[in-house]
Amino acid sequence: MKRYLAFIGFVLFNFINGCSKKQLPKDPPNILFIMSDDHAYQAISAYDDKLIQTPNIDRIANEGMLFTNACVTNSICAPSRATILTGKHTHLNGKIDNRMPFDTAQVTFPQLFQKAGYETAMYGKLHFGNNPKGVDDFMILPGQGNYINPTFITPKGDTTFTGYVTDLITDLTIEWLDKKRDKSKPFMMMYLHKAPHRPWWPRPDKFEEFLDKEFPEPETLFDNYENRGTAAKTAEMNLLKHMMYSHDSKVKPETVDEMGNVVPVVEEFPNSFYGPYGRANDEQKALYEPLLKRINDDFKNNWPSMSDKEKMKWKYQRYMQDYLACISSVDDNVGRVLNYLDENGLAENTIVVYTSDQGFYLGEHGWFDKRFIYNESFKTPLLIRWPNVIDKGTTNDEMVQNLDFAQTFLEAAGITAPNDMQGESLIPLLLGNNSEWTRDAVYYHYYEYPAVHMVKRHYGIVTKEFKLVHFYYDVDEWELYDRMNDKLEVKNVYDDPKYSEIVKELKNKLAELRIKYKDSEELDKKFIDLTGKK
Ligand code: SGN
Ligand code: CA
Repeated sequence: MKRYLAFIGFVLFNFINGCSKKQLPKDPPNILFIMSDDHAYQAISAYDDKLIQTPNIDRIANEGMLFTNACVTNSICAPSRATILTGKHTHLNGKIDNRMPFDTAQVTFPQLFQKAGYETAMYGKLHFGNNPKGVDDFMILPGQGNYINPTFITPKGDTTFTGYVTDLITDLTIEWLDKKRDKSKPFMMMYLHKAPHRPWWPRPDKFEEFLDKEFPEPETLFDNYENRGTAAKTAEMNLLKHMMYSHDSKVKPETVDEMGNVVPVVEEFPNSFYGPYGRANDEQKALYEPLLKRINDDFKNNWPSMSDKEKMKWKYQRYMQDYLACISSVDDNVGRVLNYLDENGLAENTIVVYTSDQGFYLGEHGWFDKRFIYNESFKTPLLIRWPNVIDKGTTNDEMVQNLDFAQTFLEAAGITAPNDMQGESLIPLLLGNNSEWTRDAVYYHYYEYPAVHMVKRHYGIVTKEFKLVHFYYDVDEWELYDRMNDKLEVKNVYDDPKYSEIVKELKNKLAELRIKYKDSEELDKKFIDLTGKK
C-alpha cells in the first residue's frame, strides 16, 4: 500500500510539475540587446538606489528578471564584447585584451541569426578595429568613439552627426526599428552605448543638473589595501593619485596656467581636456562654458587649502556628478526605446536585455576603472524582460556570465548553437526552472598588463561563497575571499589555516575549470609572449 501511494504521489507530482512548466512561445522572438560601456550595477536603482534613480532601466527588471550575480569572464571592453559575440572565453576567441586583433573568421552569434532569417543590426560602440559580421546594417563608432558630434562607420562610409552620442545612437536605433528594417522578419538589434565611459562627459542639461548634487561615499573610499596582495597596492586607478584634474575632473588647463604649479597631473595629459570639448561647436561650447567655469571657480578657491583627504572627496563628488549624469541620459534613452516598442506593438514578442560590458568602481577601494576580479568590476548588471516567459519582478542569484548570452539568444530563437560555444543557455532560469541549472562556479581570466591602470594578470574561480585568485606574470600570489563574511572584499584569507581545506578544494575545481574551458599554462605563456611587453 505504501509503495502504491508513493507511486501515485510520484505521478501526481510529475503531472502538476509538467502542467506548471512554462513553454517558449512558438513565434521566434525579436531581440533587443542593450549594452552600455562601464555601467556599474551600483548605479542602477533596481540594484541599489543610493546614487541614482534609473526608472527606465528598472522597468526591464520590474517587468522581467534581475540577475544579482551576473559577471564577466574578463573585465574589459573589447574582450567582453568578443565573449558575447562568440560565446567563448577570451583565451579561445583570441581577444584577450583591448589591443589584440579580433579574428573575424570566427563565428559570431549575429551571423547565425542572419542565416536563420532574422533581420540583424548593430548600432553604437563595438571597439574592435574591424566591422561586425552577420549584420544587415551597422552604424558603429570608430574605437572608443566621441561623446560630442560623433562620427559613425557605416556600410556606406563614415558619417558625422551633430549632437550628444547617447541621444544619437538612440535616434538611429529607433529609426532602424521604425523605417530601415524588413518588417516581415524578426529582428536582432544590438543597441550599444558609449556612455558612461571615461571621461564621463554629460550632455549640458544633465551636466548642470548633477553639478548641484552630492553623493554618499562608499565605505572603502579610503582603502589602504591592507590584507591584500601586491596587485591591489600597485594598480593605478586611485582617485587621489591617478584620476586627472583636467581630463577627468574637468578643471580647465588654463586654470593651471593661472595657478602656476599648484595643480599636478595635468601636464601628463596636455590635450586630453579638449577631447569631447574640442569637438563641440560654438553653440554647444556656450552651454558648457558656464558649467566649466563653476567647476574652475570652486577648484581655484578651495584646492590650495585642501588636505589629501579633502581632495579625494572633491574628486569623488566630481566623478560621481559626471558619471551619473551620463547614466541619466542612458536611462532616458532606454525609456524612449521601450516606449517605441510599446507604441508599436513590439513589447510582447521582444526580449529586452540590459547589461554592461563589465562593472566599474565608483570609488570602492578608492578606485575608478575595472579589470579586477573583485566584485564591482567582475559583476555586471543584467536585466531581462520577455513577457509571457519571464515572471514579472523576479530576481535570480545564479552565477551567470556574459559567456552565456549567445547560447541564450540562440535557444530563444530556436537556432542550434555550435558545439564549441562555452556558455550555458539561461532559458531554464528565465522560465523559472532553476533546478535545471547546475553551474556552481565560474572562471575568470584578465590579461591586459602591463598597460594603463596596471592591473596585474590574474585568473580565478568564483562561487557564491568564495573567490580564489592567482595573480601571475611578475608575481606569483594567491588570494582567497570569503564572499559571505567579507562583502567588501578587504581581507585575503588565503593563508588563514581555517580556510586550508577550502583552498585545496577550490584549487582542484579551478584546475578542472581550466581544463573544461581549454585554458592552460601553455596558453598563458603564449599570450605573455604576444602581449607581455609594454
Ligand atoms: C582608455 C581610458 C582608460 C580605460 C581604457 C579601457 N583612458 O584608455 O581609463 O581603462 O580606455 O576602457 S582615457 O584617458 O582614454 O579615458 S575600455 O572600456 O575601452 O576597455
Ligand atoms: Ca567598458
